[in-house]
Amino acid sequence: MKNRVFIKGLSSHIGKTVAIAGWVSVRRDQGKMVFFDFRDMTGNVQGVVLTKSPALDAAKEVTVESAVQVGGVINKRPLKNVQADKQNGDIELQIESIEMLSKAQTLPFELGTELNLDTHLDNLPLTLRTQRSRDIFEMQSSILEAYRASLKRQHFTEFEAPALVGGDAEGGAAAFKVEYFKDTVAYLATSPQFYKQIMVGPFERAFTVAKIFRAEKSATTRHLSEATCLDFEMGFIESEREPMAILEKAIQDTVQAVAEQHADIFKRFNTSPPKIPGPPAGGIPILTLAEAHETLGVAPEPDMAPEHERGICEWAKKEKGSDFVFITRFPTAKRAFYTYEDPTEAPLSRGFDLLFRGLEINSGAQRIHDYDSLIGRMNERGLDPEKFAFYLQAFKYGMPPHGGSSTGLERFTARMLEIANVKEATAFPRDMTRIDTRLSE
Ligand code: AMO
Repeated sequence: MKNRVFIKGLSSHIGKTVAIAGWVSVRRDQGKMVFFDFRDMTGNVQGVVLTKSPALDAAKEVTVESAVQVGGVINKRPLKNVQADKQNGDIELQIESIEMLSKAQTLPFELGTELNLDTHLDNLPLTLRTQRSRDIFEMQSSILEAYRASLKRQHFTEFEAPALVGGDAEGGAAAFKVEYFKDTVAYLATSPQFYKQIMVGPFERAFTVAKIFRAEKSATTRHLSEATCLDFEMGFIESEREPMAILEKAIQDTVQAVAEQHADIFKRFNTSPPKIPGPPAGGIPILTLAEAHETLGVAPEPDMAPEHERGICEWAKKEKGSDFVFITRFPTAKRAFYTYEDPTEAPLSRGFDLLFRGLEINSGAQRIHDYDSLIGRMNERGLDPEKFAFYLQAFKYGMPPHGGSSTGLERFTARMLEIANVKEATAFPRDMTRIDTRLSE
């Protein structure tokens, strides 16, 4: 838009005539005067239509959430009206003209009031405009950027994984069927697992930000039908500790970046950037599954129950000053078929989970790299190696010991801001009961 000034920069235009464009967040009528709060992508400013303003008639039409272009003069506010803690709290736009770009109909509810989650999700084209939603997705965008940048600095090459695949990589995770291809049923990818392993061949270190699709049969606060995963894979490792170290660095870099960029968002969410102990405390604490159960004083189990994930996170926070904790050495039988088991450590595997503020946000492992061992494991699990022939090529031609992990972007975002339901940290969530609108039960 020609000659448009962004709201963030208005205070350098005091005494001058400017044009802004944006939405009407608030309308307040005071006698014949009208006050507006306008917002654009850079912030908020108050405007006023004085009783003698040529914009008085046009202002009558202006409803909340209308998109408008506004002309006027930037004035300093009298001292008694200054709101020091607010952006542009010391200035005001004295409105001379308002051009309606698109008039908003009456809203179904006042934007920013607390809604139940279904109402919020039913009205996303409107509710995504709230400060709270904009904060969440601003945070998510920064997480993505920082995570990517960290992996690039750690010599990883990004690639695009396919969403249409011939089978389920996770064996057990429910996959969505796609009926389109001649002679075969395809699926939506439950993980980019096979493709990131294949990419160790060309790049040694590869990562992808991929959509995963899981036909979860339960509706929980942590499961989506469609999620975004930050996956990486690296070659020439000695154990799972190397991918854990790469992940820890990526998490550290991400936390540092969002702490620097978004102090205001953490404040609005009544939380603070997560803590990771630095040296000499030794970074994110690492417990084996057995140690975790022992620490909690509960009987050994083959996996972590959700309440134990929460319990061990409380322990890590209290005893180690860490919002994150690694759990390692799960039974091989509980992990995906490609997970490596060192014969001296059987029946435990080299898989790990990363928990953050009470929730698993990442899973990873060292993988089986030997062709014959992988075939052996497939047979043990009743998987037909013939069906995996494409993937298995990577192992025929020199696959080094390798490993990697996958972080769920929505879960990471949700825990970063202590949001209870992962669906609120997904711009357009899909679950058993919803594709944009609610599906019939
Ligand atoms: P896993 O199945 O544990 O591991 O998935 C990795 C991470 O992805 C996120 N996630 C989900 N988030 C929301 N809704 C879901 N339905 C959902 N499913 C998974 C979680 C989880 O920690 N291939 C392995 C990873 C690896 O070994 O590299 C895998 O898919 O945050």
